[in-house]
Amino acid sequence: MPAAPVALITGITGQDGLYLAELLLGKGYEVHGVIRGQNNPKRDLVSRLLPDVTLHHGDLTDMSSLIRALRESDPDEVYNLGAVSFVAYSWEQAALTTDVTAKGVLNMLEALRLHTGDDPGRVRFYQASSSEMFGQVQESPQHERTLLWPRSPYGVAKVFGHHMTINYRESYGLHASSGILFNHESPRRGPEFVTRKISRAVARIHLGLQSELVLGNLDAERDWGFAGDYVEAMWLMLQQPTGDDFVVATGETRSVRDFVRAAFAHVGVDDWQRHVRQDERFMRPAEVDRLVGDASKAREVLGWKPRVGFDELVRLMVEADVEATRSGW
Ligand code: NDP
Ligand code: GDR
Repeated sequence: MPAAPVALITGITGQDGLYLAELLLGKGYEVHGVIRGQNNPKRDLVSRLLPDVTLHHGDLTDMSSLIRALRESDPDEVYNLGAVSFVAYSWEQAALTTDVTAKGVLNMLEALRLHTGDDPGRVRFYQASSSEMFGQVQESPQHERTLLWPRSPYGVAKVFGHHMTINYRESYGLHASSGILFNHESPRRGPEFVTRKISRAVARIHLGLQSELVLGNLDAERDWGFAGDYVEAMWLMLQQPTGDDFVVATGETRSVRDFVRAAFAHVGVDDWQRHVRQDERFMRPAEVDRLVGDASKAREVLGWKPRVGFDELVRLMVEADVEATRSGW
């Protein structure tokens, strides 16, 4: 019997890391994850949800820890999902964002190049690129060749990581792919991101525990999909004969206002405006107004398409938060 393929995931404690690890375990992979910090509070969550995953201490800003994680796990595939990923926060800590989200990619690529030596293609690499790279969009929908004009320190950092991944593919023959993923959400989404902030608040308002939801720009439009669908695209990219870049998106865009309206409607509240207030605090120094992706290449080459649509996504997030709030989780 052939040995199980081995995957190493950075960012395993995040939304995508958890879904990807579940997907790979289900496919018979041996899964390893890089976990940062001393006594990381999310270690228990990973161990509870994914007892079969082996964790290695490491940090994207510390290249020797990445080399060690590679040596210890000896993976066939590396998924680089670790990042400072909250756009709003990236203005407050632009240098840290650059160290982790930009230079961290170089550290990982360089660690991989040293690890693979004479046979650079033997380990396949996935970089978590982002629609945030499009920023001030010049054409719609956005595809793999759309001009990049990032509007946040996070977006700038992701552009660096994206181009560095392409550069390592072209310079050293690494099997490196960059997934340009549009926003994807789930009940595991961090509560700082707008969809989860909304679904949690709607659940609490529905249960009488909160009266108000305070937001920033309600006009921003995003192409929102379900994280469980998107990690499948990551895996599919690494099953191709060569590395490449792919947009992963639903092709539909909705405003933050649409999300709020749909979430309240799900708990039977039509006059949602009564509960929502806007505050400057949540406005960004530079906004990305409207994103919508053209995933035809992913559809044609990878055979990928999203399964969960917008209404279903809102439903499953609100229901999960109502349930979690009720049970005091
Ligand atoms: P999360 O914010 O949920 O997870 C981020 C992960 O990065 C966490 O596991 C975090 O670990 C880890 N991390 C942070 N700093 C470091 C560091 N210095 N060294 C190693 N790991 C670190 O993000 P998502 O799961 O939503 O996203 C996964 C990736 O995809 C990210 O790179 C994100 O930028 C990108 N992306 C996400 C999209 C989305 O809509 N979700 C869309 C496009 C791209 P810890 O728990 O220790 O903080
Ligand atoms: P985004 O996601 O910046 O697109 O980055 P986020 O959910 O934070 O914001 C989406 C839009 O909602 C507007 N908004 C608010 N956002 C937050 N967080 N809180 C609010 O109160 C609020 N009010 C309005 C924002 O201005 C924005 O326009 C996510 C991250 O996962 C990135 O890591 C990833 O790369 C991109 O998606 C694609």
